[in-house]
Amino acid sequence: DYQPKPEHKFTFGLWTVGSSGADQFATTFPVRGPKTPAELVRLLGEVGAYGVNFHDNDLIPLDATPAEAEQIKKDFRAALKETGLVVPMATTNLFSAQIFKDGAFTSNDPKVRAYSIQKAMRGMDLGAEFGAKIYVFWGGREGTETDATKNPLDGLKRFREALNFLCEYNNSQGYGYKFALEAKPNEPRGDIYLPTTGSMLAFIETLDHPEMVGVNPEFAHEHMAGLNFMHAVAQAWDAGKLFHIDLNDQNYARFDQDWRFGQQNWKQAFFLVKFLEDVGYTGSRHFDAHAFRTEDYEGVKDFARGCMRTYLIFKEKARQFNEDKEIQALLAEITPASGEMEKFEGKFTAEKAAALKAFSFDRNAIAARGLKYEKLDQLLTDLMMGIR
Ligand code: GLT
Ligand code: MN
Ligand code: MN
Ligand code: MN
Repeated sequence: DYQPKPEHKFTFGLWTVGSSGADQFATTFPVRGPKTPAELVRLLGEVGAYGVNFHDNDLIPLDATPAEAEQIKKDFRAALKETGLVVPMATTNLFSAQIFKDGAFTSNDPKVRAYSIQKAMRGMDLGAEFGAKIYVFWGGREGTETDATKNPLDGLKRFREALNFLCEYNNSQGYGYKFALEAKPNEPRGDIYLPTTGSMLAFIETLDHPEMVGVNPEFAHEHMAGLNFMHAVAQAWDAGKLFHIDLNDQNYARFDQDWRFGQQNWKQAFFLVKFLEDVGYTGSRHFDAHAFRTEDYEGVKDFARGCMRTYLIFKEKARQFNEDKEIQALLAEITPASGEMEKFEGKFTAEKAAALKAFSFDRNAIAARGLKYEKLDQLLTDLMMGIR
């Protein structure tokens, strides 16, 4: 019936359903009036989401007084209680305010760098108040327009130092956060450091507490870089680093579109859902997307319901794929058992290497075998199109 349930772990950010519909060409002409965090929680409750995530300033505006902050938190908490929504993830806005015009942790200005770490610590405090266990770092402005201004080695060093500091802060407070680093190749900066999930995975191993840090791959961001999102997610999973995921959609090589999940690239979305379900990923399915500028708040609900519904449709299709006799028979055929190659497989031994070097392969006979990938892929197409 494709109805979202809490066990599906569908979450949205306050900034996603709360998007005003403004864009680069209409920054001062929002099409949707603001809603309070508490109102957005109720909207998410109505459409059946499991959780809500926030940046520090999605919840508490940058210039709120302490009294205003208390009131907002009280209302937000009441809405969470009323709807049963949870807050699995929190993050810091280190990209909107003017002070971040040259980055945050990697800015050339030491005051900006220190302010950014202060803001992240306060953001962690806020997230912890609402029970968040994942803390995302998206370095939106950590980069350059011209490399005349900054050496990327300094950028990496500063980013590493900031994360090491915040890992220790996490420990010192006993928050138990897992950090999730989110890559994006560009926009708003000309180039953003650590542009892909793969870059992030390598960088994590250079930190003082690599076990505390994983990734938050975003569908749209890997596609902006022209990459296969599911492959990036698989690598993160393989490394034990898939702590969170940002689901949305994006045409390749365009600006950051943040569309409804599954809106455009059905097949990539299908393989992604199939991957997450097959491996048994238990984290949030977070939709980092927003409704078209054409929509009012009814349209925002259509958007949010659509993200979850499409996920569940693909989940069902993945189940059908796994149970389809013809498809599974083909898969078995194209991945033959090891047979006489078994003796060459696995760990290196000198005898194995010598035997393999001496073995005679019939290269042409092996190459002559058709693999039936066309047939398999068309079966998948039929299945996805609902005629199977
Ligand atoms: C912003 C960005 C997203 C990040 C969010 C977390 S903020 O909307 O476009 O990709 O995930 O900072
Ligand atoms: Mn995005
Ligand atoms: Mn975005
Ligand atoms: Mn994102």
